[in-house]
Amino acid sequence: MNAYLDINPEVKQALKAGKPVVALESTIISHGMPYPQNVQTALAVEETVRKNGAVPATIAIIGGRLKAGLSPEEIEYFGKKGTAIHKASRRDLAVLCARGEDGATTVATTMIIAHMAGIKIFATGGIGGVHRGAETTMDISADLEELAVTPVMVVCAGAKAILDLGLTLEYLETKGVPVIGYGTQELPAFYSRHSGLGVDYRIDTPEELAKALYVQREMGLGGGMLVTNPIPEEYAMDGGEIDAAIEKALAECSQQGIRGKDTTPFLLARVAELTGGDSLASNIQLVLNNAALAAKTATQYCKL
Ligand code: PSU
Ligand code: MN
Repeated sequence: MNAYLDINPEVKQALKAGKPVVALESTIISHGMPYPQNVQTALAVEETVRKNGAVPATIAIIGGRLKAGLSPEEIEYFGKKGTAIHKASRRDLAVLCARGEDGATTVATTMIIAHMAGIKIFATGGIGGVHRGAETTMDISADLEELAVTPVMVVCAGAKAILDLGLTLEYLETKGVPVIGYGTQELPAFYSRHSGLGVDYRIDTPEELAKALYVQREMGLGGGMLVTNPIPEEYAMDGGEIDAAIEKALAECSQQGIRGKDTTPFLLARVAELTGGDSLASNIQLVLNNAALAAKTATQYCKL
């Protein structure tokens, strides 16, 4: 096992026994939602994974150690410390661990640590991608490169329209990442079920998702797989309201000269403020929905 990794006893036991485990990320807790809803959501997501037959492993960096599986106290600590915690993508892992610091794991680093631990399926809200205007800023999330190389299935609700969704799909195609729509042929756009863009494959059951992942791994292809699961109809938001908030947030972002790793958290927080509590409620529901699908898929995977 990796010398920098700690797997909590429950997760370790489940993995050893060949039981289903689902990884969960921590940037969504520290940077993706306000306290205390972030902690409540993180705990509810773990509960949803359990109800659907799998063991949750929330992933983070604490005191320079890579953690697969957090205690409720550790989740509370992350939620309270919020954006004071370093947002950690691939480039941050070595220096943070060398210094013994904390880090909130993005999709990219959650995939890396999940893979180190032997966890194959990971549920989150939205992934990073190609930002609008990337042709001049070159702002492309390290999440996409990670999906290209690390063999973990990521279940999300698509990506927020703060990104250029068309370019994000092009990038994933170039990198050889399969993009699957769960029960749909259309890429969902996080708060909304519709983007007008097509995915590579529509898959309708956890069994078939598990089989696709199994074959990818057996074949030794490497790389990840992206499952996009539309937000449940009753929680989906009106496209017009969201689009107006996104346009405003993007304009403020460039006026204020916000760049690099601060861009995504800034846009997420501004869109949430501009749309009021509605967007937070939708965000929570879609994460729960993804956690349930990931747990069902992990359960099926264990039967293969
Ligand atoms: N998109 C969301 N919610 C999130 C994130 C993205 O809708 O919480 C977070 C995830 O942790 C993701 C990260 O991996 O932002 C991407 O950041 P960047 O664009 O800096 O790579
Ligand atoms: Mn970026």
